[in-house]
Amino acid sequence: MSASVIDLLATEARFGANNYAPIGVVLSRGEGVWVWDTEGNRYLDCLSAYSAVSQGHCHPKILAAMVEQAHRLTLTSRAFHNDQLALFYEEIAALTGSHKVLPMNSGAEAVESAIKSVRKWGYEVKGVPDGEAEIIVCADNFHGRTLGVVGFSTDAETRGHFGPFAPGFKIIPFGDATALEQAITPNTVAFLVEPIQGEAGVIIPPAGYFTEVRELCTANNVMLVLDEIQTGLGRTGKLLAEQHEGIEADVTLLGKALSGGFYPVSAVLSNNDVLGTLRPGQHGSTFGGNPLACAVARAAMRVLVEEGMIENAATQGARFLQGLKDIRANTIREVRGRGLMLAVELHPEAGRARRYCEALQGKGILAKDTHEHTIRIAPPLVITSDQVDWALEQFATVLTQDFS
Ligand code: IF1
Repeated sequence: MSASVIDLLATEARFGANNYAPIGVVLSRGEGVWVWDTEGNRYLDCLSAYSAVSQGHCHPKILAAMVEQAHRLTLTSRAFHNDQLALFYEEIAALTGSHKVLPMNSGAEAVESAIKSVRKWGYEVKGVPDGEAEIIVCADNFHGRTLGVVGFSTDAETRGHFGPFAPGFKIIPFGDATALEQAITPNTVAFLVEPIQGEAGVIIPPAGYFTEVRELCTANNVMLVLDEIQTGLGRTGKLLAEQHEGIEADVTLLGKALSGGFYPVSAVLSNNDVLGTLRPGQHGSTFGGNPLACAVARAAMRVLVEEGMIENAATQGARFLQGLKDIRANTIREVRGRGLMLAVELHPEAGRARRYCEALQGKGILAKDTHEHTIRIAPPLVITSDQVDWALEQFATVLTQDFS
């Protein structure tokens, strides 16, 4: 490791809050599926910044849109109109079939904004007594790191010593429609859920689950809020993961790849009057809906569709999934995935997934572990068959090693 890299790491350790334990690589360049470290070593990125760089690193058309807009106008605040916001609204609404859009910045902000909106809808439209709105969420959820959101996390690491938390949330098991039915009360305003639980380790619900969920929410006038911040925008091989289930959410949350990794851009999308309850002065954000974010997001959505990335995610995801399933290794407990949202769960006795990620780094693959025993795999949606096949060779080599 060169002196300059050692200096960088020492400076990070000296000044930075110690809230991450990164894999030991210092990246300095990215292009498509590839990233390079400061020593010039090349890696295939199998994390895509947790599905924020789905369009590939430094996509030239998104970059060009960002630079062009940055030369003209970056931020006005919403105190004034700008010439990009309406175009962003029109294009994201057309792409997703939505009627109303609330532009925010981080994913967690979109989640918090959705919670505020469905509660407001509950009081002003559904008629829930003020202050008594209930929102149902799932165990092992991940919806962000803000205080309101971690308040309904079931993960000790995510919520420990951050209390006290806001009330009004009920927790049920993921994938169990009966549990949802039993949890709904007249004060339930929404069910907030990931179509596939990402952080939990790419947990895919039983077939038919979301059909039942959709029916239960409709029958009880409960808003179905799908957090597609990680699963959305082509990651699972369709534009939205809900399409695999043949249902439509009432509220859809997008983030991450909405900017192709160039800028924090998120959005709350509503297919009905949930967002219609917001009035001037009742919600907002300094950067939400700024012209630079809108220009970047418009380009990110455009290349996703025009360059066939969604279809490629389906094709290469199926190839990747089958290739992982074909690996004969007693370290593997289960292989899961939909599109290019994949995971390899190891047997506990195989050792910590982190060690396999470190071995993969030595083979030119960057991947990240989750919850001790699972390796998540999420390359950019531009990955080719040859790159999938090469990646599979590295996974096979590492997963057949015995780290005991
Ligand atoms: C970290 C996890 C993934 C998300 C879903 C909302 C958000 C996220 C389904 C919030 C964000 C990120 C957060 C990041 C790592 C990553 C992550 F490991 F934390 F859980 F992807 F699984 N809904 N996920 O996945 O979006 O506010 O971050 O823009 O906190 O380390 P954000």
